Amino acid sequence: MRVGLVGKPNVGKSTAFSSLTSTLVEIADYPFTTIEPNIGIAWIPVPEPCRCADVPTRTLKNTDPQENHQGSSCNPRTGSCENFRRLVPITLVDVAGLVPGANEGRGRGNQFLSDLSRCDALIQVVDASESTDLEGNHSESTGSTPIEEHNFLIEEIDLWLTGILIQGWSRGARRAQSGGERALVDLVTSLISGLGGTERDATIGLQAAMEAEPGAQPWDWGKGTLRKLAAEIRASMFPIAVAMNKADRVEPATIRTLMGQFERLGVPCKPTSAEAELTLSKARKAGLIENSVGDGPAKFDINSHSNASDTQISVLEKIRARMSGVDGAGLVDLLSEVVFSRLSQIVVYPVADEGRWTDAENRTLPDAILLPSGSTARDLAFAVHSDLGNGFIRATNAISGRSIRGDSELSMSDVIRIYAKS
Ligand SMILES: Nc1nc2c(ncn2[C@@H]2O[C@H](COP(=O)(O)OP(=O)(O)O)[C@@H](O)[C@H]2O)c(=O)[nH]1
Ligand SMILES: [Mg+2]
Repeated sequence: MRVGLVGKPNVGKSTAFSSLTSTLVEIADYPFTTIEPNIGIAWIPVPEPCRCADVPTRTLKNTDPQENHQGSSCNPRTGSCENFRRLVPITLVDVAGLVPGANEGRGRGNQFLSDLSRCDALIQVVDASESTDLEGNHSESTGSTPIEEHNFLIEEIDLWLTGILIQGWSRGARRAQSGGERALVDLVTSLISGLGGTERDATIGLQAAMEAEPGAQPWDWGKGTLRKLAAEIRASMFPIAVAMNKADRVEPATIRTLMGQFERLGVPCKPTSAEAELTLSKARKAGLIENSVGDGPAKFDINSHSNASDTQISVLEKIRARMSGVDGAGLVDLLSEVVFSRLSQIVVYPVADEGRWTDAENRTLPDAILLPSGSTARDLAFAVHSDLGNGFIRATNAISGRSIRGDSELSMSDVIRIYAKS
């Protein structure tokens, strides 16, 4: 699962990346701080309580729940689990800043587009304070609005995809003529597969294009129809959510107005303050505050045993005061919404021992695997290891104790034992 942070320069992409991955990247107040794409891991909580809340009691004797795990009794091989909040990893890409004309290679346009093509979804970071123009230069008077930023991003991606489709379209479509719709789907799939597009994206796009120009032969489709085809493919390939960033610099009422504009477009949107969250993540590392992953920028406790200076405490209290007026703020929440709602992912726990929910090394629920909803027991086997997928015989749902077949669909929080030929 790979999510790209995109947007014009200077909106806070690198700050958001840094806060989400706790990896220090260069942050500076000028365009193009991010020279190469920064790739990192962000941890997000699974929306349902970890299954370790229901571990069969006879297993509990064998585990040693540590106090600081607040009840959680699993032993994650990666990530962690506290208070039954299990964290799963998401690959995050801090994509090169986008400037107008990127589709023609302007700015770091080509870099932008190639970074983009490997992403499953995008979070567009926009500047709620409207303090910079589309190129990312400071300008209080001609600053772009979040909706302008969004339309411009969509347009650049659509123009880029249209360009790719136009190249050789009429010849390709003519050649596909005798093969009917099937051949047309294959043609479009071949054109977009290098960008990560699938047959499903191609089919969705073609459906819309045919409705746009009913009766016309595909090889005669004009630029408008190909643009429509591109737009539908883009929407299918890159679901987009918006981080209404720099919310700390804007009145809450203004934020609500701006959010409403995205709601009307059907684009998921949350207010964020990447800068506040980055400050909090540093304060947490320094032991000044306590909070949990996903708590957002207004929810933290100042650690009374730390030796925080008065200045530090006043900075932290300022963040709290500013952000508590902004409902539902938080980068992790937004990322979580993208992964679990927009991309409909589920989490499944594979185990080797169906009675004790452990692996061969006696670790309880060691793995939490992200899969697209609708995935089957066999899909899980392949996600764990190709040998397990190829040798798949059957599986057991360790919660019900029932045997299930390879094509059985899995549900959120299932615990599954796979039997395979070795
Ligand atoms: N006030 C405020 N400033 C921010 C926020 N996020 C980023 N910034 C500032 O905006 C500038 C550009 O941030 P950066 O992350 O480098 O932007 P990028 O070009 O999109 O990667 C820096 O000065 C940041 O400190 C935020 O949430 N609030
Ligand atoms: Mg940057």
